[in-house]
Amino acid sequence: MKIAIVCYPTFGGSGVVATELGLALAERGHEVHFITYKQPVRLDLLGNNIHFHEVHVPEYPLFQYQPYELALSSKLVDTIKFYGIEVLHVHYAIPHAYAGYMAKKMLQEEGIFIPMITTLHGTDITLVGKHPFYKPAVTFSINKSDIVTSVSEDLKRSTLKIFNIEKEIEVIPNFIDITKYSPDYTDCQRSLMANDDERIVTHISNFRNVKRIPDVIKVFDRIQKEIPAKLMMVGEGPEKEMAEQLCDDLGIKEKVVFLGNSNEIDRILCFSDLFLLPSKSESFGLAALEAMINRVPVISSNTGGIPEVNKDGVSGFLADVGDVDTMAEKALYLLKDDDVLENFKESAFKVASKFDIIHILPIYEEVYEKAYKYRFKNTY
Ligand code: GMT
Repeated sequence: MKIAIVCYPTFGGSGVVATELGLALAERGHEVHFITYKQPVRLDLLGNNIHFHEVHVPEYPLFQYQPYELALSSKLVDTIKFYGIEVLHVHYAIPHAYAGYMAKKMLQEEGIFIPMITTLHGTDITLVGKHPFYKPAVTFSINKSDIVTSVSEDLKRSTLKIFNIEKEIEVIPNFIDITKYSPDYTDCQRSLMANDDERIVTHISNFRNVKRIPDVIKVFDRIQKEIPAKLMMVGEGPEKEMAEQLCDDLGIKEKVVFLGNSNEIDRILCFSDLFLLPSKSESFGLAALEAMINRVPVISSNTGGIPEVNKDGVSGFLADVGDVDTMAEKALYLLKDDDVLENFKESAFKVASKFDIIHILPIYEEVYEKAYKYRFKNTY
């Protein structure tokens, strides 16, 4: 099929899911067109079946805010017509579903039907989307999508609770490509980061308030008081400076490495012993899944969709949001004993394997087929 994917091109979350999905679809022979304002970070392979169309928003002094939705919907119309796109898949409702619907209506005027699938990722619902300034537009664009999917059962429940949704929401969990992770890979240069006797604890995020960065540092502070350890903080975001300051205040800054955004997540996870994800809310927790497939157990909060990914006592442990004492206690239980840690590493990998793309890709393909058949119905 010819599939257009709209997403954010940034590190982490929905952009990574959209990019990995597009790459996998292209490998299966579909023609995939990414449409966004910058080349997605994980899209380093522009092959025969993969196209990237950049959305330009010309600056005009009259506009205090440049109209991205307008430029995106025009770009969608042009690309869909030019390449004969059959299905439009938008990731993250704001503003993608809104722009997608406008494109759909413009194309309808020319007698072209384009089915739109909207995948809800989390903050587009739980954080940003529910704000009264956006809520009517988000509700409208979800209800006008031909098919709506969400990345976890919890996100589906939240969406139905927060918005007045008339559409069925299909849950399609996020995924990883297991073939990309070899258990024999040992060349991750652990020695550059820590001494042999030190455990390596890792956190990866966009350093936003929702990630509860101070909890990551407080848990690590308790860990390093009892065993030799290092903390790898990967990512960039508004709370990074505060985090650096907190490490300084606690006198642990020599034990914490801030690595910034990285395209080498797997290498970092390869030498990690434990992953921390104490978020206030998390629709799925893709970062936890990426840790687990790299055989890194996870200590996380038990909020949102995380319990659907991190299994308590199997792939790691869960605790209430903000309960840093329990998180630290469970972390030490894992890190203090080689055998316990080894068992959890293997179990984390096994749990993560259930999210292999091999199980998820056919579900998306079915959804596309179903949406494409809607051209025989009047869905407007
Ligand atoms: O985690 C973030 O803040 C980024 C955000 C995004 O949309 O890019 O992530 C959301 O989507 C991810 C992919 O589906 C989920 O794994 C994250 O749990 C979700 N984040 C939140 O719900 C806070």
